Amino acid sequence: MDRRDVLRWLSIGAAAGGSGSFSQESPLAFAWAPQKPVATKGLPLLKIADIKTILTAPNGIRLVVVKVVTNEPGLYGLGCATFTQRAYAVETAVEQYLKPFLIGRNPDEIEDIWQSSYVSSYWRNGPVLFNAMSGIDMALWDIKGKRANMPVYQLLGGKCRFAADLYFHASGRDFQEVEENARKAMEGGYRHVRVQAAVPGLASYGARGVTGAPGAGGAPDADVAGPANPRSIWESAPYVRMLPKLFEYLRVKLGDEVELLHDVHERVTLNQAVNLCKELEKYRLFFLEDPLPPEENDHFRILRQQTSIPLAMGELFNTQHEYVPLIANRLIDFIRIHISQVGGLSMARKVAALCEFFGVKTAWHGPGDVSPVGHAAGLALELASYNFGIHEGYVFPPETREVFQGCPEVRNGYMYATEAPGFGIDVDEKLAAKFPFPPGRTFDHSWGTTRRRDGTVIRP
Ligand code: GCO
Ligand code: MG
Repeated sequence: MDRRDVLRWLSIGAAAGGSGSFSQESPLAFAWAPQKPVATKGLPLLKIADIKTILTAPNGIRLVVVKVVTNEPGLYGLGCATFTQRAYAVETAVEQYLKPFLIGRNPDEIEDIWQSSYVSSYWRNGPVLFNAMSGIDMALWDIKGKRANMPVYQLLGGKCRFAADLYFHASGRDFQEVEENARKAMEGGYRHVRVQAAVPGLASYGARGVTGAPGAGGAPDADVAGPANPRSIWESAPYVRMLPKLFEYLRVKLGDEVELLHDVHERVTLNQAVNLCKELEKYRLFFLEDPLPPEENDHFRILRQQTSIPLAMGELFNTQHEYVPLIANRLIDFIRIHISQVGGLSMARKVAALCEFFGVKTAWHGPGDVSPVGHAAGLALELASYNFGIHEGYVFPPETREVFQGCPEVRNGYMYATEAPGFGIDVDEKLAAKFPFPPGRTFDHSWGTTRRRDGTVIRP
């Protein structure tokens, strides 16, 4: 701006405001750092009046939702803080620690609330504390969207696609059952299907087989299982032999067009992972998920050199120390972090941006133990991220849809935003209370009890 412009603007300001000072009405307020943020001009200063945790299990899955209430009547936000295996610990972290820390704060200051909450425990990172922070963070974005009268994807840059492509979960006790379920998905319009088959006699992940299989929903009577008393048995060798046969079968039966995905769920050795990837290459997977556990992140360097199969990784990650090296060294193709585990939307949008520069796509973790609020938050980011890869599809059952009004709609294998302000989703708290956590069990016994034949516990 030159001197003549300044003088012209000053005189406009004087005419409009009746004084020559840099009033908020003056265009100079835009040009030269105004005392008050112009963006919130006219909006009352908000305060966080209350923070609540809502624990509900409309379909038997323990969900943790955080509600941040402001001092403006009726204005609140919702966030997903679900860590289904340790839900009560998250509730304590929210109620006992973050709530007293944040009451009275201005909910507009999302980034500062994140940064100050992060160091507020001195020791930081990790599940529980990050789940609690994630719930609050998402709720603040929801509030900001409602305040701006815009869906959150608008605040993130606006849509770069009309909806998010989803993958459907098809599993089965045998190959035929997997095929039947995959066909149903394809007939319903899905272009992407994750396929999981039980390994006969073993507690396989992702397919209902032997009772007690983690992830198969089994409720084992194996609480007292130990190394000398293994009950829920897993061996990786039979699985590694079975998997290429499953893909051979499915490609013959389903053809080439459908995109197929698979979750290894970490239960193999490095050598098995390398061999598996090489054998599966010819079936052109969309991605192979979690071939190795997070403890073995460095193995990805070896795996990456030996296979062209697209690798997806990360639902178990908590902190930047775990995922940044994999992204920056281009060792994976899809980032799978759980948004309600890593610090919420504020962190996830940074991860998405980082990934864009390293050719990594997003495939946020989205099973049933991400609440509909968490799915809606992931979707907001996906609609606005150039490097979106895929949304993990979960079909919200009717009870869940009643508790959470405004769940994102799924049509023809795509998930659509509701277009309402914020995440566009609400929770019926009275109804949520009618679905308490499953009685008699404070946690899911099916994790940490699956063992090898010799009794060694497996990860996970
Ligand atoms: C996935 C996951 C889930 C997890 C579950 C743990 O890719 O969807 O692996 O099925 O096992 O979220 O609680
Ligand atoms: Mg997984």
